Amino acid sequence: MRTSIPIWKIVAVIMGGITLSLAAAFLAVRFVQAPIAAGTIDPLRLNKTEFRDRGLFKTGESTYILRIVAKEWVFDGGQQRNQPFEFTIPVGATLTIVATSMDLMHTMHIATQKPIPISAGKISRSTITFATPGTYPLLCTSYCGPNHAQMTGSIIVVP
Ligand SMILES: [Cu+2]
Repeated sequence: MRTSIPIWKIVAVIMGGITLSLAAAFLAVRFVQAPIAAGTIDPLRLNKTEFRDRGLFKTGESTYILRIVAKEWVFDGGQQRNQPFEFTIPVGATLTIVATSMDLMHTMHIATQKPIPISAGKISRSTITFATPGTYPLLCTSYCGPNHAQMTGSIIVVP
């Protein structure tokens, strides 16, 4: 004797399927949108973007941009090879650090400031106002390989 499937079971399966499809579509849209809002970049074509010009740029009365590329094992702010990563700004100035990575995940941690995560494919933007003169050391706090400890530098804030 053949057993027949009750109609309520068929309806339940169809309704469940529709619900799951809608949920999947909703999640897909959210996942697609998220990285665009965060600022993305192709790490293999940085020389065709703003990151071609690395270094410290004065953008206003007391505003500066420091554009850098983190890579194994240096914060590249346009400094010469074997020169320290060192930039000087006047006290009270607002510094916007714009950063991306060419390879792994790095983190720029400037003394007393919130760490800045820097990863390939993303643009990090962080604004800091230095209210006190002094030398602010910085280092990479994401372990990124054998010469990780070389990823250091400083921001010098002068009166
Ligand atoms: Cu690093």
